[in-house]
Amino acid sequence: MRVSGSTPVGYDGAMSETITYTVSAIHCAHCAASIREEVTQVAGVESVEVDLDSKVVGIHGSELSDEALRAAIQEAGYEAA
Ligand SMILES: [Cu+2]
Repeated sequence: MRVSGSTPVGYDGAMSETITYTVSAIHCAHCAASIREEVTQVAGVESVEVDLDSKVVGIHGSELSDEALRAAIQEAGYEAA
């Protein structure tokens, strides 16, 4: 039997992805809110989670731009590691 074309196995949800950054300067809910506010405005971002304990910012969305996300975090006044 001949198979024409191919479909990657286990490939679902197309372009949905999650990127995480460690932002060591996060210390309170206000920091988290500022970052969330800026990052939500970046194209493709669906949700932003900020963990105050681990200082990790998790960004979920599609076709995310690492450059744009870092710029947004910087815009909020923080440095993404
Ligand atoms: Cu703060």
